[in-house]
Amino acid sequence: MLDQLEALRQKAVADLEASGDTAALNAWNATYLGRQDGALTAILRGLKDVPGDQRKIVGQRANAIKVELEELLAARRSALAAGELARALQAERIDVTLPGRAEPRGGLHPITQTIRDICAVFAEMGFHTVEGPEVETDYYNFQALNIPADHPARDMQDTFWIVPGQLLLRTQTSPNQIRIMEQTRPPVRAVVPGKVYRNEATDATHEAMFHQIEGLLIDKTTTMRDLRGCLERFAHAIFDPASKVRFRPSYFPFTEPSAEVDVTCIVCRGAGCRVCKYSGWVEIGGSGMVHPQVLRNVNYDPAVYRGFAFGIGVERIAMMRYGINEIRLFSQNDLRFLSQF
Ligand code: 2NM
Repeated sequence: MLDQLEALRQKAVADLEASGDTAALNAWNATYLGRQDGALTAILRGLKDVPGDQRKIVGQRANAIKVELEELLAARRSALAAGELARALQAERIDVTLPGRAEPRGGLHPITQTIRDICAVFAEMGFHTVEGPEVETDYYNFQALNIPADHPARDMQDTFWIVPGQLLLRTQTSPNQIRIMEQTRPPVRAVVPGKVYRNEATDATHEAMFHQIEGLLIDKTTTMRDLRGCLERFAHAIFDPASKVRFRPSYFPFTEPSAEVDVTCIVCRGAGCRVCKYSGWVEIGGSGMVHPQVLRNVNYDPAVYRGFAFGIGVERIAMMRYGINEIRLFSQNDLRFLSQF
């Protein structure tokens, strides 16, 4: 009887070790310790048929094995649970010592950077930065600026009309300066950056959309020397403290007198190179004293007020600053180009 008990115990211990999950443990419990058909339960139940002298010994041993198996089962259950937990933790393991993944950071477009830099220089001289609509009326884009009906700038070829003769994509940012003068009394100091549109053929230095910054200063004693001083300050800050500014007589319907503005070439510093076509000078825009008719159009008295205005091409300046020889790169959105700035 005792031998039978020992054999049962050994088999139970071996079976328990082989039970790898909760279902197997439950089955094992039913097989050995189950109240109905458990093998050990059966032996305990059969004790009454065991001869009196052996009954006590067998009974004690059977009870001891029962307690032992119950303890072993409990230990096995918690070992399995701990193993499952450990596996779960292992599966969710992350290495917190790894360096973080950097978010790719955006940057400002080189044209935006150039516009902000230029506006900052003029801000130091007291100019506000103002923006306005890209869709304009014929009045603000042409008439108010003293551009007569037969002026070449009105040519259907150069203007993107939205409603022919009435609504258009602005060909310059000056319409906004008319709006500023309409809304404020002198003195006025403002720069207007933004997109302008010309219906022209595209090549390495021309695009149908480009950016301008126009400047306007209206006061009582303003002269062309003030204009020149502001443009020199701008050239020294944006290009080179040794830059020189040159005026060439020109014509614009909205200024009188008018002048083209050249700066010394920053590539060769005036010595002559391919960029400046061996002249030492590069044209950056136009300028002049605001035409008396433009002043009258906004109800400023030309006998009291005078001022200067200028228009600068932003792409050309960005191309000179960064050494770019193809204007179309600015609008192609190629990250290989844009991420260099
Ligand atoms: C230029 C050249 C010269 C200009 C004139 C005005 C205004 F509104 F005052 F009449 N704004 N901008 C101007 C003058 C623009 O761009 C080549």
